[in-house]
Amino acid sequence: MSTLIRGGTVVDAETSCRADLLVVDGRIAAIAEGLEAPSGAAVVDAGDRLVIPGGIDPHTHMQLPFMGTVASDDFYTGTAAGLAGGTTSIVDFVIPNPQQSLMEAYTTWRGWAEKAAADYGFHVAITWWDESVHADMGTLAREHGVASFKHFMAYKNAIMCDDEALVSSFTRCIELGALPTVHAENGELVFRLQKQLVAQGITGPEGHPLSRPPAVEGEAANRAIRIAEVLGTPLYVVHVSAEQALEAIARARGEGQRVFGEVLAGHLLVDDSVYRNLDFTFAAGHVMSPPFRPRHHQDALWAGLQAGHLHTTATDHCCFCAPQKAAGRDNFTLIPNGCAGIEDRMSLLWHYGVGSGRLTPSEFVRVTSTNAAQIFGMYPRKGAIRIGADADLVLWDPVATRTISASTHHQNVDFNIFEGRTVSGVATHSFTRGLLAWADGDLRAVRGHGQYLKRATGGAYIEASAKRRG
Ligand code: DUC
Ligand code: ZN
Ligand code: ZN
Repeated sequence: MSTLIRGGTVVDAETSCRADLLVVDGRIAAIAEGLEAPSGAAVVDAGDRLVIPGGIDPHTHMQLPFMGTVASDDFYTGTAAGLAGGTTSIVDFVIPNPQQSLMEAYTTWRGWAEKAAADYGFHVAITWWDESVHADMGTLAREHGVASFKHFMAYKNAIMCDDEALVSSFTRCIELGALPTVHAENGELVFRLQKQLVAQGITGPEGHPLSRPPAVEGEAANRAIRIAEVLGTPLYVVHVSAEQALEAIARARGEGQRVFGEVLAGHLLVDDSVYRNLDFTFAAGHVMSPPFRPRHHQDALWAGLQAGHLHTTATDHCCFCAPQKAAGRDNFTLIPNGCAGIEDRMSLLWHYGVGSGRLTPSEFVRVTSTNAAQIFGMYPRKGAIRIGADADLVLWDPVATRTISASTHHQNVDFNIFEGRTVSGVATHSFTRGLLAWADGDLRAVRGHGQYLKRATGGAYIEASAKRRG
């Protein structure tokens, strides 16, 4: 099956140029001006649009069992919504319960993900430690293409990874050529602050950011970075939301340490005033961790993205509907943590990033796609427009506008933290391995089309770190 995408401007991480693209059997087969359509090929006219690599969201939680409930977007609805917004791959998380075998959890998540409409990989979380975890990390990295492991430094008495497990796991990552990642919040402090606030009678959503102040994130980010420094591993810090965490990353990078940072569209754009809104449903709809921050953190995060201290943009897509959030009506610590975003990240980054002059179109491609592919062992199959790469392609209208709303989005959730924002920059067509899954408002996502992404360990920067260790 082949498709000719005719007449667009191809934008990748380096440059942009006019070119037609021929897609054959799900891969890019030719890139040149004036290509002829082979007989039987579908022809899509790109017109004045850009042709960009499909977005990669390196941080999602589809149908995650969490805080007594299950995230409402499953692997089908969530990836379909992603396609409607120009995101064609995700890296989700396998999160074993403490004492649960990693392999068992991985098998469970692989089963859940079979319905995905777009390609997916998995980071696997280290929530406890013993010899079986050590062994399973080896099996996952060597046989199943799990090239990154996640460590929650928060969520005490649940999935929190203590320093002992963190050190053991980072050490194992070095042996395997895998990349450790951290959710950086000091879980002991969060636990204590939550108890104090509830005891003082602060039980509403306004307590959520008070229990997780920026210093809690800064401390954990710095601790993880210094542990990584001592052991000699690269490190990826997920959802950097606070200036203090960003400063820790920038400082370490300035000292020659290889630390990558991820920022969420939500943390770039939403501030903490949402938690003081007296409408519980509205305030609880914004409860995620780390929380949204006072506005000056947003300026710092944008600057961090421009300066190259933050490398990827993600969403932490983890949806809960109002009845699920209501579990915490009398106690904010019980509000399921998580917000949606997979459908809107690309438009938001274009509108507020490229539209404001903070990012060039190629920088947009880097932070929405290419950098994630490179850091997480998927490049150049993903994140690139080159012959042989997967035809995960998006036709991008840089001037079309749309207004974001829960009433029109495709995400399976009744709330949108970007409600009412009108953004310029719209995915008009999304191809996933050559399949046209989104065309001018028509969602044609195919349940089960998505394939598991085996990712490569031991990439160039892992090798470079090994050299530095000597
Ligand atoms: N934060 C969230 O808000 N939800 C899921 C997990 C996480 O770390
Ligand atoms: Zn997290
Ligand atoms: Zn997350």
